[in-house]
Amino acid sequence: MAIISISLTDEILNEIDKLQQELGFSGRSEVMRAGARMLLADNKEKENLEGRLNSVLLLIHAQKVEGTVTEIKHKYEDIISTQIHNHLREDKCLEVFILEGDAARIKQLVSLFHASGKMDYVKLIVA
Ligand code: NI
Repeated sequence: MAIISISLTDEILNEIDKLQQELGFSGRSEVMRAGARMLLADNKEKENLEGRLNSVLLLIHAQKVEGTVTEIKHKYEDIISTQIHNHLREDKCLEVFILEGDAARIKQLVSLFHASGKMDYVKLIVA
């Protein structure tokens, strides 16, 4: 097994330690492996999508990164039919996008949110 080093914010590390306790993982590495497996499975599911899709995209992010969300979403107005923006506790925003359009374009949008590295949660649900 390869050993790599990664940098994490204190906030994420604290959350990972809490998760480790709550879910009974044996260590931080196990938490990170489980997280990576979920991301890989999610991506595989996304890769298999094709044709015209109806879907819902959920995002949770800190209010301070709203600019990033605005910048990305404005390039995809052709596939965003509805957007709901709600404020949660601890200065977080919940965004719900109802999307309709070509799978490739929907995948691009989701990838941009993932790749920004600023989203707390990104989940595409395909109807
Ligand atoms: Ni907001």
